[in-house]
Amino acid sequence: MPVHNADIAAQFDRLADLLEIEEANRYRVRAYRRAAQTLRELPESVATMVAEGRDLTELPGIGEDLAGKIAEIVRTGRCRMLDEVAARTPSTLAALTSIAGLGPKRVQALHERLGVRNLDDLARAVKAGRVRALPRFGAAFEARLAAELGRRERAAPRLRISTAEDFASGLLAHLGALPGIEEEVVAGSFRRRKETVGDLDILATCADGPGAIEHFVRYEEVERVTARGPTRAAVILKSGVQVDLRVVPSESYGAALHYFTGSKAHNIAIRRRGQARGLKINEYGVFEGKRRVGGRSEGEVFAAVGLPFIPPELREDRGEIEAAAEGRLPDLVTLSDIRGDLHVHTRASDGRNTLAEMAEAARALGYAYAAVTDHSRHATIAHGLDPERLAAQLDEIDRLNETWTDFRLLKSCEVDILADGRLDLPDRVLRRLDLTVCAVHYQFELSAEAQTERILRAMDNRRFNILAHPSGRLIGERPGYAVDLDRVLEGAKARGCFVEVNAHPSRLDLDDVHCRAAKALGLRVSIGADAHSTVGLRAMRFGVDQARRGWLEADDVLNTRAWPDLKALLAR
Ligand code: DGT
Ligand code: CA
Ligand code: CA
Repeated sequence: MPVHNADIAAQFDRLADLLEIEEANRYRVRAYRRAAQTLRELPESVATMVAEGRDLTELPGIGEDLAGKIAEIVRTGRCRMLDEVAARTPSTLAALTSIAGLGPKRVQALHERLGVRNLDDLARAVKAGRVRALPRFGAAFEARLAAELGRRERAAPRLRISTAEDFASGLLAHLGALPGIEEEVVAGSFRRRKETVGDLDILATCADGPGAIEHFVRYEEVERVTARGPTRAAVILKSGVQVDLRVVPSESYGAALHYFTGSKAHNIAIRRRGQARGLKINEYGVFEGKRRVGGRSEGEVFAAVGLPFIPPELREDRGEIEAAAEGRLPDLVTLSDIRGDLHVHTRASDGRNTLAEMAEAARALGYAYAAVTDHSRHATIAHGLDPERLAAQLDEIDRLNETWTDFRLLKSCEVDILADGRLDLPDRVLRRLDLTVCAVHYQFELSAEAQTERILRAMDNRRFNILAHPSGRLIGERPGYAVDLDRVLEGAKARGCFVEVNAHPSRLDLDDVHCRAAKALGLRVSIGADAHSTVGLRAMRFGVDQARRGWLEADDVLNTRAWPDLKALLAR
């Protein structure tokens, strides 16, 4: 049974929760949480890394002990230590600590005083009004719990695209193992490369529909089959992920792929265009009366309505059909257009690898340059660099740069934007850098007006080049700070600054809509992996996907250029 990053992360989180309830050492608890986060954000399958014998201690927050536990879970599906801890403390209790306001102490009290062992118990106790009587709880807190429990019931969680990939690969491998299956592909929002997906929509071609369905529902990770017919099935995996499968004959492949890729709004617009030409378009093909006139490939579907192929990332009915009809579809940027990474951390701040290791990894990806952007001093928890440490790093970069002719480390820094809009390092230091990547990392609670002013004031500094992760959001964790992004983009353009598309799958910031807004202003973006380890460099492709969803072409992206051209653009 394939073990996913998200599964291991969930085990570590559970372990951390249980240890917390047991009031274990908080550094130990934090180590498991950090490892869980690393795994969740890793753009690669850690099971594959183990299979390839790679060194897991290169990952952020993973030491020998955790690497051993990961390998154990990959091999056996279980973690002995978690089993031991769970034997002492009911492991369903752990889920309770994820409720806002319920720390380990309160969970312990609920368990000891009211016998609450899980979410259902808690909901019952809240309903019965028994929670308010506990010391340090009270009626107001009980009401908050009731609201939180209600909200959880309603919100279906969406998966980050990187997590979805992790689940998709196992599913596709399982389907592909059945000899009768010719094609298997994930369609839906996954193929459109949305930042999060609600469920996975898998399309397969097979002459024997029922046989394919039978094979699919027997996948080891299926927990429950929620719908089943001769050519379709819907299941829920043990992880809670929902998966739809449709099986079609190969002459319908293109039509079905188009239909299930969506979006729904795009489909409706295409179908309407077909109707205007006397055609009926559905998931089985393109029909003129009863006669099939196309549908083996997606290209045939588009051709039937007089359009060129529209890349899936654009299919949101945001003008792509009109653009296609008028021959002005963008020539979207691709990963192979990227010449270097402009957001890379090393061990000097909160990264895992050395300067030399990050450089070699970037070079191995075929990059011509990578900008070293360790944090500046204000970011104390990230071991931000003061002028002296930064100066030492710049000297080391000079030395390293003498060792390559085909690659260059760019001198940079992820400079904190201070509360008053000043930059965290003096100009005399910033002057030595090839470029700066500036970011807001604290004081998120300012008003939109004040936050916008703060950023624009920072951009007034002529050393300011790129605004990193402009909204500050963390997908599925926290919304961005309040800010008028349109004004920020305009301000950047007016001052000769640029903005980043942070490619980390938990950020993807700018989002697709603001990528397009930047393009409309003629404002170019950089795509940066925000790599904190050599593996992290591979997140670049998620940023490229996001840029494609924002209609960006190679020319719109700074780091598709050779360094001399990029340098000329950066000059203010
Ligand atoms: P998600 O799962 O919420 O991230 O978003 P999607 O786009 O994957 O949506 P989903 O899974 O509900 O459906 C997959 C595709 O199937 C969708 O993108 C378009 C197509 N589809 C679903 N329902 C309809 C419909 O009522 N009409 C049309 N024309 N297409 C539909
Ligand atoms: Ca879907
Ligand atoms: Ca679906």
